[in-house]
Amino acid sequence: MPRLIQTFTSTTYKLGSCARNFHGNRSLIYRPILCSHFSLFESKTKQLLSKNPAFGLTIYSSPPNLKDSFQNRHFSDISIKMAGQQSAMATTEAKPKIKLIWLTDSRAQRIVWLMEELGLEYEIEAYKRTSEKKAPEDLKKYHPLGKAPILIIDGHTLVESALIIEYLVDKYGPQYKPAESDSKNFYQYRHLMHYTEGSLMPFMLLALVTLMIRNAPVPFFIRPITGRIADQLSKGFVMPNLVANYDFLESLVKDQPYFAGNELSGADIMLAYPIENAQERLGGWYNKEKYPSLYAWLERVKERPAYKRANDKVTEVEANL
Ligand SMILES: N[C@@H](CCC(=O)N[C@@H](CS)C(=O)NCC(=O)O)C(=O)O
Repeated sequence: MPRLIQTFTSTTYKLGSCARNFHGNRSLIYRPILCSHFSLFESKTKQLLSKNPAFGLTIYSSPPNLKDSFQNRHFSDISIKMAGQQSAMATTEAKPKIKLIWLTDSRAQRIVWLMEELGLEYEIEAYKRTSEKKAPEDLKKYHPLGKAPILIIDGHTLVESALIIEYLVDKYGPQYKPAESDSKNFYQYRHLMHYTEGSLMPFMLLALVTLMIRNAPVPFFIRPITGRIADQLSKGFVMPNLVANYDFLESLVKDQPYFAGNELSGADIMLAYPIENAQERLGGWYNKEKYPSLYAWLERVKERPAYKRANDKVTEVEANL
């Protein structure tokens, strides 16, 4: 099995994280190679790889001499490609064949953005929502629930955007997740990956349901009743929970640029969908004065080249639907 070699530039972490990640992910992750640690890193890497020749090696920092040092002095059997800050796949393994089942105005946008961040090649099979805003029945040929996104990769059919993101990050872009040794951010990342769909999105959906009840096409004499039900649901349950959730999110990016630390992670990609939706659809109470950090965060991510490329990509896809 060929070894996976990636190099990135970065400036954090210590050699201590090596062994843990090595055993956990079947790949050795080391960030960075501080020059002072370099010889220790070299010997430890040699030792680990000689015991486990099938394991991969991921390097998150690249002093200029790294490539020569590794390739010529120690690992002449493997090729090391240098990559910049952006993740570019540098691997001796075959490129994965990826198809994304994509639906208009959906969470599938998360996956397009991540794949652009990762520099992956992929095909989009696009579907338009029906007049009732549902996914067309065709999606059920890929999964019985027929929801987007669905990712078909390496013979797997993956559903649930958090799982898809975790799969892609683990396999092609571990720099989009804090290192395990950085336990505060690592567990924040994992928490938010579950939290977004498990805790936040149900309230977004309930807000939509409340609106549907309020606007239900019922006879005029029933309307006061449906209006009252919608009001009670909204004031008593949905709104207080939405406000608490967005207050919580605001507090997370008050003093740091991204949700799980100083770097963009999969958690930011998960949260972009409800945060953009809040700005566009939740109405007056969600505004820049109340949520300045969330507004600033969204501006920040929108400036990322991969985010822009993902938007251009779906604009093109939508134009051909
Ligand atoms: N928790 C799932 C939610 C999937 C989901 O509900 N997707 C929506 C699009 S955002 C969908 O397919 N809706 C169409 C429908 O329900 O008919 C995930 O994160 O992937």
